[in-house]
Amino acid sequence: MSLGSNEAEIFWPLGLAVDKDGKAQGSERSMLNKQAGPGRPLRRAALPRAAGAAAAAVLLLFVWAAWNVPAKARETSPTWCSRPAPGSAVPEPKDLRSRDGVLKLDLSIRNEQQPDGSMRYCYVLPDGSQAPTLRLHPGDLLELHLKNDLTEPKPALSLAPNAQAIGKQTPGSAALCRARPPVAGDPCNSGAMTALSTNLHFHGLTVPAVCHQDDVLKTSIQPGDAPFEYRFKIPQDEPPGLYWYHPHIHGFSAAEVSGGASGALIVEGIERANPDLAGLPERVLVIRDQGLLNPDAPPSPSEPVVPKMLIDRDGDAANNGTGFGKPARDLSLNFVPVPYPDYPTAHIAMKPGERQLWRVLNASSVTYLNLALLFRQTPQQLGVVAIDGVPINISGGETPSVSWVNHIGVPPGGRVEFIVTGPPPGVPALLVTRTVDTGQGGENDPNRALASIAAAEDAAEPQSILPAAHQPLPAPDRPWVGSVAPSRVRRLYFSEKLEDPNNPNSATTFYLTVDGQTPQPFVPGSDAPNIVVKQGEVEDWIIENRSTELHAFHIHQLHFELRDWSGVPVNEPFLRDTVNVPYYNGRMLQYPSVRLRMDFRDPDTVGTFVYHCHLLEHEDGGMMGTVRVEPADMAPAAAAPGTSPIAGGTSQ
Ligand SMILES: [Cu+2]
Repeated sequence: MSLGSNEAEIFWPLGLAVDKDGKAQGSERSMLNKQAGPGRPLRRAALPRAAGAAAAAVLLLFVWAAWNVPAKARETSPTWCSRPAPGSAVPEPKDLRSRDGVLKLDLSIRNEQQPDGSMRYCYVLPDGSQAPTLRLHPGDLLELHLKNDLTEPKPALSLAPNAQAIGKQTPGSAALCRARPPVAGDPCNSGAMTALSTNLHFHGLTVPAVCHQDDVLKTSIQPGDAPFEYRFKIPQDEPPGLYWYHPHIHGFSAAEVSGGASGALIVEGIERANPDLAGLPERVLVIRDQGLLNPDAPPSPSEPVVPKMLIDRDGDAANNGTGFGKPARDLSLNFVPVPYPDYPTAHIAMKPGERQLWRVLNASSVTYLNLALLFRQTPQQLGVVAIDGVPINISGGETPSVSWVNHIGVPPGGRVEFIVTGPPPGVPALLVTRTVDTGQGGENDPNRALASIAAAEDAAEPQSILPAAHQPLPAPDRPWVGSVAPSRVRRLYFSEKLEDPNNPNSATTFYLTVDGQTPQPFVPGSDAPNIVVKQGEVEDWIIENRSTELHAFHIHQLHFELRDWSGVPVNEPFLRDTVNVPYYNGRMLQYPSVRLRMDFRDPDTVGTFVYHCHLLEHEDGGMMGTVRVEPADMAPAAAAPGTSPIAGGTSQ
């Protein structure tokens, strides 16, 4: 578990620690915050103090070289998708706030091919600013007009070796290279999935999966189309927190999202769930990944030597199990790139010792994060208040509203909101991501620095401050999902298959299969859902991982509670919409799994929508399925493969 011994680490945010064999190390660790009194920090049992310091020391050895790398001049020629230079100050995305209950905006999605052949994508406002943060209150109306201004890539460049954003060896991306001309027609029923198509998914929101709201199965907007209207109300009972928007065109999600198409959406009122937050300055940090800027560079000499640079079948750097070496992707912080191999840090200035709420979105296409804040060599306490848009005290009862940890994992698509305290004057501080063990078949997510944090009395305040006045959130209408007996248990599993089993570099097909059904990659346009559920019910889904890499299970339209981790109960009385499913290592007696309590009680879940791996290359490659939630007053759904009714309503 210790970075000091150069072992990569599987992380579990706020939950279980697991060892290298994927075995849980004790569920009593999963709800550390149970023991925490107000304002009493907790050490995370999985990372003892000594190990934490050793980890920090090793990490600092190589990130220190990146300290104070002079910022290059910003890019000179203005372009639609311009980006800050490495080493820049971290800019804040523009805030767009609802007024009188409405947020209305025009947004354009654009792309720009780079000299290396890679493609940038960006959401642009009429004033030229990119990726605004949309801020609405529960009950507010969002009216977003999306214009598709995507243009065709230059054919000569579309197969450039570094065109990682557009050149994956998956069936989905193979289709990209054969991009068909856009299909004219009704964007609500087009279903066209081409490199020039786009749409929007509002990740985490419980709004209906229908056209003009949050449908991604048939909605597809083409470049010739008029601006397309998204129009829906934020539900009155949507928990306050950090959500996000991104395109969701099957086969092309990874290209558009890793190219930069993403932005934050905040449901206001988190201080109503946690009065301690009232009046805190808040900072939105969007962490994206992108193709390596320096793909051919050797690792920094200040890094420990990594045995062999492995390239996996996706063409990325494979997980080498050391915590170091070439990453699969570069990361950026609010678009400031922090490129391999030297990781020149982005810069954040804070007033000394100031408390702020950091609202962090992992908008990466494939990169897992494991965030830590270091002052000199010491990991600091982060006060986690919300996961995946939902305050952690959502269940009511005696659940504390803050959980103090010294590192926190965030899968692709996940969010974490935490209280940080700025460093004292003169104390160097770093926001880092520690390595994540993604499994033998996974990609390399090494230790690396993201931002240096400097204490300065004259540091500007973030542009947004949480209101000082607050009214407590009303109690939820429905009982806590964890206390509801599930109607049935379903089993699903992740698996992968090489096109040519004898050729590790052949294309991979990715499956997410309901147990008992025939594995097949997601079939666009199919009207037959993989799973039929009844609105009003609660189910347990056990998701197994039969592959040798970590996957991130995500479902649209609803949140769930993590119940078990490979059969060991987990005490997590809060909600997620994206969760890691630990990898199989080839030696385990059982496939690793998670058990999730799925909440289909909200009437807005009625409809057909998707669940998938949030590693977007996997989703594009087929790791996705559909669920149809039928209205409560319809006849009961027939028993389907992979289900087992629960006698007497007791949990299995
Ligand atoms: Cu996956």
